[in-house]
Amino acid sequence: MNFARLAGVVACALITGTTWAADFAAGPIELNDLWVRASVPGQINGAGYVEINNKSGQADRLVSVQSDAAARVELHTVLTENGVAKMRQVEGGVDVPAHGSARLSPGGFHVMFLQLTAPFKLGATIPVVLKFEKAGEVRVDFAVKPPTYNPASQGEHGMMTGDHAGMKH
Ligand SMILES: [Cu+2]
Repeated sequence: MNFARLAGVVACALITGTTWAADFAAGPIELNDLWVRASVPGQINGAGYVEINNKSGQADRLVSVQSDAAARVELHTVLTENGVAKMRQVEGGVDVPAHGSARLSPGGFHVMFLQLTAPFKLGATIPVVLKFEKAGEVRVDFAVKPPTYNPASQGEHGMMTGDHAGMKH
C-alpha cells in the first residue's frame, strides 16, 4: 500500500468516525436507532424498534427481551392471515446473520410491551435488556418519539403504522 492511499483511508475514518459509533453494543453486536412511540391516552401497550448489526463472522440471534416498563415484554412479528395483519410471538428469536443485520421496524418484528407500567412520555428513555444467544445480554435505552413518528425509510409499511395498540394478540 502506498502512503497516499493509506492517508486517504485514515482521513475517511476520521470524517465518518463519529457517525459510525453504535448507540449500544454487546461484543460484535451493535444496536442503533432504538425507539418507541409516546403513548396516547388509553393506550396500554407499546412497541419498540431497533436496528441490529452483527460485525462478527458468526450468526447470532436475539432470543429475549426484558424490561420493567411493562408487565410483560415479548418479541413479536406481524403475519398476514386471510388479508388480516396479526401479531404473533416470535418462535426461537430473531436471526442476525453473520456480517449482516436485522431490523425491528413497523409492520414487522418489534419488542412488544404489554400492559405498560406507565405511559411512554415524549423525550423519555425506556430501559430494556436485550439477550442474544452468543453475544449475551446488553442493556439499552429506547428513545420515546412522538405518537405519529414514522421513519421516512419505512414508507412501504405505511399500512401498518396506525394504532398498533389496537391490534389483536
Ligand atoms: Cu406486538
